[in-house]
Amino acid sequence: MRTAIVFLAVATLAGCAGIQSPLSPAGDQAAALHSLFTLMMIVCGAVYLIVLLGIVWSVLRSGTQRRFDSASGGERRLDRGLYVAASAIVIGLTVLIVGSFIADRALVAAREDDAVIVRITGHQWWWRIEYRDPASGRWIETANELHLPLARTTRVQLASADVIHSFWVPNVAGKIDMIPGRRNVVHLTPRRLGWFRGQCTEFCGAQHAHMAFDVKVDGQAAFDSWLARQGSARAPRRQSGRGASVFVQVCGSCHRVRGTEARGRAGPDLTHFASRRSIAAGTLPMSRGGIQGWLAQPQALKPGTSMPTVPLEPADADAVATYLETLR
Ligand code: HEC
Ligand SMILES: [Cu+2]
Repeated sequence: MRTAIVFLAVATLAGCAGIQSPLSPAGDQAAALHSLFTLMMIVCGAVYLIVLLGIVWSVLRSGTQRRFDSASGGERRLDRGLYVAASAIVIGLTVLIVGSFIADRALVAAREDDAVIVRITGHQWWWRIEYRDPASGRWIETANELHLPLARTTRVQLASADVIHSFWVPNVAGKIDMIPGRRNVVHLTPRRLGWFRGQCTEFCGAQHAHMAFDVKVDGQAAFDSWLARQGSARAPRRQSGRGASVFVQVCGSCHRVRGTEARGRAGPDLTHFASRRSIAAGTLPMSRGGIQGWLAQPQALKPGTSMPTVPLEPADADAVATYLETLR
């Protein structure tokens, strides 16, 4: 019996920790929502308990109780019960309203003056991510991996290129929809270093579940050097091998590698593709095998994706995979 209870507790509570959980807050916005959630659990749990006790009490009492012989005495007791119940409801709801107000204030309290500015566009089924370079003001494009500096606010502007998506990094902040033709904004102020996972949370088509992204929270210096690297283009003289030329010819109409002739915009920017942790919005881990698998069978791994299966000679496929690995 004891083992069964321990097993059940471990099986259910294990979902509370981890890299994709609002119950393990690692940012200011998630912490505010977590406090509100805890408050709701306590208030609603108390109400639930009181109701249960009331039922048990009345069931136990009904056997021994004589019928109300004096009508006025019974009514008075009933009145008292109603009065207690009504006060409990008013007090409980007031506590929840105040708690919700405080949590809402915390969500809009983020400091914007030195915020990192990011634009994220949802596509079926991947994320276009653009950082505004603080020095030059131009936009630095990447995809499917979000980096955030620790203890600083990032202001994320959300848009959609097709249908409604929803942006959620549960450990750091609440979710918010990405609606075509609208600009929603969410603030992320992370307080813990490390990797987290974000996920689209609005059903957006067959591969909705394969629309995830990795999130890395770094110290300021590490973040700055990551961003500087993402902003750099490839050196043209190093783009001369067979893989590079096949890539430009066959893939360059949809993918961009800055510094080369590949200038397509239909798919993710691949300038620093190999620096990412996963492939195709969290579908495969980044590895030689993952890259080859994706090139050979995108439609089998992510049926319906806008990336077509491109027929390549084995030697060419190999050369392109090697080329992609150099895009760090
Ligand atoms: C018709 C446009 C198109 C062509 C042609 C195309 N791709 Fe793609 N590619 C896409 C789209 C769209 C995605 C995003 C798919 C998804 O995640 O659902 C993608 C995703 C990828 C990814 C994963 C990117 C990431 O951020 O994880 C790689 C790598 C890739 N393509 C490589 C190639 C290579 C190499 C070729 C040429 C052999 C090629 N693609 C040809 C449209 C295209
Ligand atoms: Cu989506």
